Amino acid sequence: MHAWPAPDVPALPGSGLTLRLFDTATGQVRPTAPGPTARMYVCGITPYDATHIGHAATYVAFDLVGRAWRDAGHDVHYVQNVTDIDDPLLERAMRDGQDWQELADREIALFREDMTALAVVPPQQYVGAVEAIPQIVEAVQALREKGAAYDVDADTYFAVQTDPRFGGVGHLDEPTMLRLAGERGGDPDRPGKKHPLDCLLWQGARPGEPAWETPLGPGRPGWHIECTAIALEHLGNHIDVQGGGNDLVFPHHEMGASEAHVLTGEWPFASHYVHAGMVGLDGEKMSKSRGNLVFVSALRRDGHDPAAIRLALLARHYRSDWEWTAQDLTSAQVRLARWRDAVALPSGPPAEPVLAGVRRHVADDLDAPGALAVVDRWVDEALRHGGPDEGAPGEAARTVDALLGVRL
Ligand code: 5CA
Ligand code: ZN
Repeated sequence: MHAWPAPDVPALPGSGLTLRLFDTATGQVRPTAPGPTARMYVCGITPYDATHIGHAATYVAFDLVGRAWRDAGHDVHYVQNVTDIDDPLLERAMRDGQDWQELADREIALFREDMTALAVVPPQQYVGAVEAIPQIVEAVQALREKGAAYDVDADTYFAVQTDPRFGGVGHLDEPTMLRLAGERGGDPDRPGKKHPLDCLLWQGARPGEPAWETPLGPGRPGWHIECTAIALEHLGNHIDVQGGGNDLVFPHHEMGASEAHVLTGEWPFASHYVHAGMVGLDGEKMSKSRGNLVFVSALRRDGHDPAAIRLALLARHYRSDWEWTAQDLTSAQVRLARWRDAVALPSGPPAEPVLAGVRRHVADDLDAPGALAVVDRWVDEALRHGGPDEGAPGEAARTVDALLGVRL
């Protein structure tokens, strides 16, 4: 399916630094080391509700990754999925008495608008689970040939014990894995499985639910294999970054890493497993199932400048869990207005330290708050004392636009 329009990204003088990122699998901040083309897969939405501030924070964080790589001279091959068939989508459609496809189409359209407004650079491939069914079926068949898939009734499971590296992304103990699998779409208590953590690859057709006729029999894809198959198809056997929120560490990225390992023999599938913190509201993780949501589209409808929304997200470090409050947006609006006043001046203090400082902070595990502080210092100086450099306001504005995605 199509993604959304790309924002203009100004070119900057010189070249960005090597991007360092925290990798969940090794527990360390390590340099990324992409080739000429950096490869990134970020898990996309399940389109049963509108984009909330938590989703937006996660996609803005990975947008910084792409911008930093491009600034350092790499091409970026970015792929994102849409889980356009899964239990939560069907459940919501059923609850509201609407067609699941219409629901998905509507929410995907809204997501595109939100991403466009937030100046998120789109992926080159934006792939729905439904359109990836042929690749998913192929991957399940290949797992079966390798002895890593088996049937329970009409359903097909991945046998986690066929991967000696299983557990190597999250390094969680088994009770924790069992608990998280139960909470996040798994079925650890289902009888007949070889191991309670084995996950669904293919779900046989159920009455009243959509199903596709395939060589695996009528049914629909399991969740984790969806991302594994899409990533392998479009990005190859090894990628630089697999990303998403930290609610995806287990089971989603763990299962994906193991499936890919069995399929390709390569470990790790991603050099960096990168996870954004959870954004909460009123003491709880913001989530569609809890319904405690602040929607990007609603903020936009209320007249809030998307650049201010983006600045509010950048004010928090991507790895921390944090709580959204109205104050986040108010502070960002004040900051945005000051930045715009400063870059509208006819001259200002030299802007080279802004470019160097923003580059340094972003390259250091996406320290966006540090980058904002660098810009704040230049803006304070410009507004208080002005400065002699006629090119500086433009250079500062281009730095903020290219690296932080905020148009001044
Ligand atoms: N379709 C799957 C991934 S394949 C999924 O998790 N969809 S989602 O709509 O639930 O979430 C979309 C993305 O936003 C995921 O990367 C998820 O980790 C992230 N996310 C979900 N809730 C939050 C939150 N409260 N804060 C930050 N990121 C979140
Ligand atoms: Zn995914």
